[in-house]
Amino acid sequence: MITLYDLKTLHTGTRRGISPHTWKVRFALRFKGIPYTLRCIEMGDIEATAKSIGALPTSKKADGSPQYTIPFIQDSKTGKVISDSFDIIEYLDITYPETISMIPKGTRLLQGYFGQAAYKIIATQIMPVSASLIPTPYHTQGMAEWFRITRPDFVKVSPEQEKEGWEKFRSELGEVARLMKETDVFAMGDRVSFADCVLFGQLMVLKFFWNEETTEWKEMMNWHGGRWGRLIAAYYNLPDVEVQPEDPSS
Ligand SMILES: N[C@@H](CCC(=O)N[C@@H](CS)C(=O)NCC(=O)O)C(=O)O
Repeated sequence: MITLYDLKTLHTGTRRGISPHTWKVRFALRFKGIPYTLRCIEMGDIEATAKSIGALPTSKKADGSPQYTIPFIQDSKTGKVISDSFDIIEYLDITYPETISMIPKGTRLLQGYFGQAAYKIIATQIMPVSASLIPTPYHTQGMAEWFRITRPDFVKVSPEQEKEGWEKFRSELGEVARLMKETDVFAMGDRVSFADCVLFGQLMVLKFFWNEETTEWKEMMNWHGGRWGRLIAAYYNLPDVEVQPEDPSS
């Protein structure tokens, strides 16, 4: 069984977890039909937990010390521990070759570079808007405290800035939609790939703040001819592979 690590929130059931990078892996696991359990930890416990199971850092902090990040996985079948969403998904492709490959042969650079570019170009537009809502009733005290100490620059945005953030986010997603065929659900047309994991992750992280009942989420699902709604539906139309914990608050 695969254990996938994410951050703890006060959402339970299928709304557990929050990291856009972990959502990429959850998307891949569902399309691959590989069961997993999600283990949610506090932001302040990432480094200690990673070290305790042998998960490697994914980059360096400004002071040169190692940066440990969510997600990482532990695969009890192989004993392997892998960090970084791209490396995890590539590991799953290689280790479970009978499942659908998310990084089709010959597209490694295109997929990886799309992931990095999409994060920089699209996600950054909506981040100030969602970040300004922190803390929400669904943040643990630990995560709210972490944001207060490490991200003091997250200030409330004005209604005008909020409107502008949404507009920029919509228009950058529109740039992607413009390069896809009208009826395509996936970035590569009729076959799913890592690029879809990335787009899905960026949308699903917003579900933490704006869920199905909110106007924001409903509008997003209808943008660009309903393309993003169809991507989310493609995920939900597949059988769930997440094994729920016995303790729903874990
Ligand atoms: N390149 C990494 C990035 C992961 C990442 O930035 N994760 C964030 C959570 S969304 C994190 O763990 N941040 C820890 C920190 O900033 O201390 C991946 O794709 O997995």
